[in-house]
Amino acid sequence: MRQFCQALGGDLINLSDITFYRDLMLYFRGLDLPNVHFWIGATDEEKEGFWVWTDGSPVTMGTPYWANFGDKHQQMPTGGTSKNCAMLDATFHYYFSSYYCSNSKDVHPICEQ
Ligand SMILES: [Ca+2]
Repeated sequence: MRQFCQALGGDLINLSDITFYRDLMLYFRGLDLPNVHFWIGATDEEKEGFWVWTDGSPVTMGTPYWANFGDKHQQMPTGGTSKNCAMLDATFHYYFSSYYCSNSKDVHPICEQ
């Protein structure tokens, strides 16, 4: 998914700026999107548990970035070494969610220049 953006001369989106993330959410809200998810440029593929953006800067953990889920209010990221990529999960109101790093027709990359 990263290659897709790089082929366009960009990379997967960096949402470390909370104001930018908020603006993107407001934009999504106006689109009336179907139930699709979006790849973002955060991964812990290099070192399990250490999430970084494509520029190598650390991803902030916890609220208000990562999704909560389940009866026990667990917080993403979960999945250990099997889930090393991050997406905006429609199921969780587009909060960050850890996921398998494989192409999926329901997950679309968001690129930035
Ligand atoms: Ca992981």
